[in-house]
Amino acid sequence: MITVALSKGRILKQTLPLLKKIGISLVDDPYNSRKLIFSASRDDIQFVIIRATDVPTFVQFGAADLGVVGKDGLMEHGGEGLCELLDLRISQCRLMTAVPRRSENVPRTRKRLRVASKYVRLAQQYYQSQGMQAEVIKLYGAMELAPLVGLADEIVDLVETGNTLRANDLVEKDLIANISCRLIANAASMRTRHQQIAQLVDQLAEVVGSEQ
Ligand code: PRT
Ligand code: MG
Repeated sequence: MITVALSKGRILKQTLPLLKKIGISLVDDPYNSRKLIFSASRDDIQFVIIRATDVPTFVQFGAADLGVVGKDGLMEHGGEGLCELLDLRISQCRLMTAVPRRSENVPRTRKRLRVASKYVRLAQQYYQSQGMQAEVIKLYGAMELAPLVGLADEIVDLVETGNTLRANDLVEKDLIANISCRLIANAASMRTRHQQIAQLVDQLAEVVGSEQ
């Protein structure tokens, strides 16, 4: 049996159709169930459906053999004990810095920038790589609010259409990374369940490729 950790929310909505294309469906409807473990149409595979941010952790510790998670979540986790197997090319967006429109063309003069983000590690790494000092304030949501109420000078967050930034009078500044969903594996499972995993990766690679 292999266990696959899926991220609930928007990633799940786009992952289920991919799985369906390779003949795998969940027995119960994950949108109308309080279950956390789901059986599938194939009896050698089961799914756990958890928060996106928890997927790398479940896979790292072998609680799941495989996982589907955004590159953002994977990078923020650090990737220890994980193998990145496939770009699923779904849930695409960009990890950006963003600032209030009024400071769009103002140089960053503050010695120590204040940055609000859910991605503390990535934000710290980014500003450091640019030779800037930043104090990163961890928020769990509504990042866009932080510069509006004086909590931060800028934010690091995901941008897809740009509507959320626009609605809050913020503008994109620097691109940190292009993001899409990745299939990841526990490093030990790659050895012990190699054949099963390789077969699944091949099947998924085929449907992902055919969609481009
Ligand atoms: O809420 P919870 O902690 O459970 O998890 P989550 O919010 O991380 O889950 P969810 O379902 O929102 O999925 C998050 C994953 O989807 C991310 O890790 C990305 O890999 C991927 N993804 C793709 C996105 C977006 N696009 C996206 N646009 N995740 C979030 N957003 C948000 C963004 O944070 C911002 O608030 O959408 C807003 C911006 O969208 P636009 O279109 O207005 O620019
Ligand atoms: Mg969310």
